[in-house]
Amino acid sequence: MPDPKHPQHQTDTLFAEQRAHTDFRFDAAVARVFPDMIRRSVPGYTTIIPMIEVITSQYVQPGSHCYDLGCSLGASTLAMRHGIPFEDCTLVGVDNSAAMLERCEHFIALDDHPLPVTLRCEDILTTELQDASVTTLNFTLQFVAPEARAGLLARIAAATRPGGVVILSEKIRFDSESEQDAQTRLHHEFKRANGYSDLEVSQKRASLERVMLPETLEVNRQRLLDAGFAEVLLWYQCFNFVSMLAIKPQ
Ligand code: GEK
Repeated sequence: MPDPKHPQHQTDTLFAEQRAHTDFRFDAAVARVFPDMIRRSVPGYTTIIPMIEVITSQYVQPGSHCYDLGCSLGASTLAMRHGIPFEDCTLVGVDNSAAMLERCEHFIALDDHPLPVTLRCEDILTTELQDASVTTLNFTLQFVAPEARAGLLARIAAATRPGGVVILSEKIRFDSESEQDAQTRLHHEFKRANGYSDLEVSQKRASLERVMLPETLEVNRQRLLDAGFAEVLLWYQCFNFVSMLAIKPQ
């Protein structure tokens, strides 16, 4: 069903009917409904996106490269684009889903900011990174195998200029079982308030179970420090969704 405000977006009903279990994939069906899906599923997404523009504008350096890793349809890429005041910066969006990037290209073209955006259909684990000032992973690292996360963050840190940053947004889990239960319940209540049924919540949860592996805030924070960032700020949290800002020493 088209979204009346954005006729090119469709309402997410992918999990509305009883269906056989399959692991979640960023395929054409997901790409078609993605803006609706992420807005109704991730508490704070609609706050985090404009803040990515604000943070980018504070930390971007002239003549540097900015990366959006796991750019999907380009919401975070466009936020970065609007936060970059320097004509000599390069902005690169990377995603390994061709279905996502095809639509991303369209949204970038509709946006009127003059800074060119390069889109790469590549794995973020191997994509080339260099001379970066701002790199965003807005809910992407959670889809990378846990054993590959430290290596990726170390590679990003090594490619980041002194004073440069990583914006890392993630779903997290909690060591305390009671907090894990309470925050999960609140997240599910958020989804129900956004019109998802119990069946949709439970089928989506099952399909993500082996694909998206959240870790604790502490594990994420320590991994950023171990990678070579000097300071890690928690700048956003709503239930089990957070965003961190990791700053490379000057
Ligand atoms: C936004 N940042 O709207 N290499 C490249 N891309 C990957 C990889 C990988 N190894 N793993 C996952 N992706 C966006 C939202 S969505 C978050 C990001 C979500 C891509 C995947 O194809 C998908 O497009 C994106 O990371 C994650 O602000 O769906 O919860």
